[in-house]
Amino acid sequence: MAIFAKSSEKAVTRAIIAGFTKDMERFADSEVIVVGGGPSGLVAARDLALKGVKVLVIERNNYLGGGFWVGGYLMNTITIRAPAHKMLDELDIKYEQFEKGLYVTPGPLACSKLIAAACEAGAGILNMTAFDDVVLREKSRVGGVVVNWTPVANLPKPISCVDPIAFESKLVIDATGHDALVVKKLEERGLIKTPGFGAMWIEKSEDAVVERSGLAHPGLIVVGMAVSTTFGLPRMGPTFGSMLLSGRRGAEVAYKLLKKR
Ligand code: 48F
Repeated sequence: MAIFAKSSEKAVTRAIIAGFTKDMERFADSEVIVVGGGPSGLVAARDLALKGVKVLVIERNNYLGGGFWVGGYLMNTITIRAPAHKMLDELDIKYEQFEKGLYVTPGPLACSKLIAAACEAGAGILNMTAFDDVVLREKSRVGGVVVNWTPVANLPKPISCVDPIAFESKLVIDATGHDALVVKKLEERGLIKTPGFGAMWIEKSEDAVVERSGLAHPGLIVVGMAVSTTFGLPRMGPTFGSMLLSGRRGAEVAYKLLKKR
C-alpha cells in the first residue's frame, strides 16, 4: 500500500503554476510594495497586512530575512535594545537579557519567526525577483516598481535581452538595506540627493533611524538601513532594535497616507 495520495508530475506542475499565477494577478496592483525582505521590510509588510492592506514583498534572494539571520561577524546571536524587545514578545520569540536594556536571541529563531509572522499576516512574497527601476507618475511620484528575475542580471550577453515587468502600487517602501536601491534610482534621475550613511555610533543612529523612517519622496517611504543612507545618519552595526521599530514606523506612515487618498 502506497503511503502518499495518488498524483502525477503534470498535476504538481499545474499546482505550482496556478499558485504563482494567482499571486501575480493579485499583486500586480498592490497598495504597498516593500522592496527588500530584511527585518525592517518584513515588519513593515506584516504590520500593513495585519491592517488589511494589500502588500507585496519583493526580494532578490531565494530566502527572506536579509541580515537578520546572523548577528554580526558571521555569529548567530542577534542583539536588540529596549524597547524593541517588546516586539520579540509580540512575535513570540524567546530571548535573554545580556545586561540591563540589552537582549539577545538566536538569529535563526528570530528571523524564521518574523518571516512566518509576515506570511501569516497575509503579505505576498515574490522572491528571486530583483528591483530594477521605479514607475514614475505625475510630479515624479513613485507609482510602482520594475522588476526582473534575479538570474537575468547574470545571463551571458547574447541572451541577456529579457525585458522586465512592472507592478503598480500606491506606495513603495525602500527596505533594501545599506544600498537604498530605490532611493538611488531617484538620485540617478536627479530627483533626490543621498549623503550616504555615516560612521558607526549605535547610541545616535538607532534613535535617528526610527525618527527619520517615513516619506523620502512622493510615493516612496524608507525604512531600515536605507534611512541611514538616504539621510546621512550614522550606521548602528550589528544590533536590530531600530530595524524592527523603523519597519513599524514606516508602516504607520504608509497606513496614514493610504487612508488620506
Ligand atoms: O540588509 P537588510 O537586512 O536590510 P534592513 O532591513 O536591515 C539591516 C540589518 O540587516 C543590518 C544592519 C542593522 O542592524 O546594519 O545590516 O535595513 O535586508 C535588505 C534586503 O533587501 C534585499 C536583500 O536581499 C535583503 O534581503 N534586496 C537588496 N537589493 C534588492 C533586494 C533588490 N534590488 N531587489 C530586491 N531585493
